[in-house]
Amino acid sequence: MTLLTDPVFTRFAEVLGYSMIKQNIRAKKIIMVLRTSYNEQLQRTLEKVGWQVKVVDLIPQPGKQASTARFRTMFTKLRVWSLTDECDRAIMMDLDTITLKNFEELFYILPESTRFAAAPDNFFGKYKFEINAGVFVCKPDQEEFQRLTIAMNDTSKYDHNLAEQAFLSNYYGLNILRLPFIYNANAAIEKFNKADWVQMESQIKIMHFTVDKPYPTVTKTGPNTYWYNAASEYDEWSKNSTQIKL
Ligand SMILES: [Mn+2]
Repeated sequence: MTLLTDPVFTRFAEVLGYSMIKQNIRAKKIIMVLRTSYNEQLQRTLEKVGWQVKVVDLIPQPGKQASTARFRTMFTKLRVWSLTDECDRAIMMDLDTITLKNFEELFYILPESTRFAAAPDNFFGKYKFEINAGVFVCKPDQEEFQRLTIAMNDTSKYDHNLAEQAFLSNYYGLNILRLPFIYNANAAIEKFNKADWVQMESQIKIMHFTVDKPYPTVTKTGPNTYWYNAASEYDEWSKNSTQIKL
């Protein structure tokens, strides 16, 4: 599952969708699209790479706004908890991720009692206790959705500049099941903790381009090489395919 807030990120959605087809991800792939960004042509583009479009309304950031503008719409991710008709376990991924290996064991290896799982964040080389919300596993549940959308209004409890990520870290606290970094290989690790990156690189399942966004300008160095290669393969694939083969 992912969220598209602005059509400028469509290319990310295409490359992510393609990378999931390539890694044979069989789960339903839902992309929540902000109502204000939705149009039919966008839907067709997204469907070609396997996404099922779900139009959603914005959940505005409560209180003080994050200094990074694109974080302000990210509370909309909480809508994943309301999609109880779609699934009972969801893996939410940012658009600035790609899949390098199949990760679907996450649907069944976590204890049944796990409400929320995510990898720790890395902030300029420091491994944090708080999580990175670029990839998380959760259980859609209407009551939990209500509780989250109420709790988020207590903005004294989390850093508004880190928006939904800081909120979710605080809300789930010690109940978070920490995932290994291979499920959210944060490009900050490559930049600031190179030895750790080298050690895990061949095992990475989901790569997350946190530092240097690979689009529209792609620096073809470091982790971005993976995105660039996936994007080139996708362009080749889309020339030859009108229908996805599952
Ligand atoms: Mn991200």
